[in-house]
Amino acid sequence: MILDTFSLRGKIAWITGASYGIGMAIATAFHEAGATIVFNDINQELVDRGLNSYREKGIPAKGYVCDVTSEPQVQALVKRITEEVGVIDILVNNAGIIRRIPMTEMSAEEFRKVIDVDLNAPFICAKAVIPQMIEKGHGKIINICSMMSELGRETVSAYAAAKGGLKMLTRNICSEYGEKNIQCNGIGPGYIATPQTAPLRERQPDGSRHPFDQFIVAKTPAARWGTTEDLMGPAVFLASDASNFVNGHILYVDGGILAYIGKQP
Ligand code: NAP
Ligand code: GCO
Repeated sequence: MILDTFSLRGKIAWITGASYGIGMAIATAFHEAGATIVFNDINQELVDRGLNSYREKGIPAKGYVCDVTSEPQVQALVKRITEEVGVIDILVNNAGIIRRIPMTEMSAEEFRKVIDVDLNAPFICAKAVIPQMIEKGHGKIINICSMMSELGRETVSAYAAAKGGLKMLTRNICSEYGEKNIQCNGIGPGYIATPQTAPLRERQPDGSRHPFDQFIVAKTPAARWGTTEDLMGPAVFLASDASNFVNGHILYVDGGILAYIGKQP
């Protein structure tokens, strides 16, 4: 039956940086589709916060502290997951940071930090899981890209460079390992209401909506910000057998932003 191809029963999924936000929503969707959930975050406080949230949802997730920019930590984590849980079938490279700084005011160190988390880390994590996926005969890698994989805007030079690179890393993993039955795709969320975008939505002192909030809603045919729930179905699709012939694709879940010139002011 076609719906069976969307099942994740028997699969082990590792979602990076999934103590809250988009990562937690994707992990929740995977659990509901039958997967065993493993996540990491950068410190114990966040991991504990995530474990409490998963427990409240009835999700027996396992959480680990790991800085995804550290190859030794990632390699050690994958070994530990394999020993304690099993071989990873699905990797979601979700962990990310953004620094909104005008480029000429951004230090090279700040630029490198964003590239390290948003681009180097997905490379490190994918490199760590691909060998066991090859051995097992299948694997799914989902990279969380962005509108900034396609578009630029003021103050996000490092983030756009990283997410643009992540789009091409996605295509290259597809190209290099597709014959090993590994599908590597991206999800490009539009503007989603999470802590990361809270500064762009906060009310002004006079109680009016943030100018960027008004701008994005006018740029989105759906005329709203996305929610983390909007990403759940697309993520299950890309993690399941339903997408076994979909590879190297960035699935934009953006309410139509990329198709739309924007509402006349
Ligand atoms: P987020 O604040 O970007 O959360 C990402 C998570 O990753 C946080 O828990 C963060 O910890 C963690 N993290 C950061 N650096 C890490 C590291 N070195 N090692 C391990 N974990 C690390 O929240 P989000 O909005 O849910 O974004 C999730 C992903 O979606 C990101 O890749 C983001 O770029 C992407 N995205 C977001 C939107 C949006 O509108 N929200 C749209 C498109 C794409 P900290 O809390 O300590 O930072
Ligand atoms: C920004 C936002 C965006 C979103 C997302 C859009 O400052 O423009 O943070 O970058 O996070 O990446 O897809």
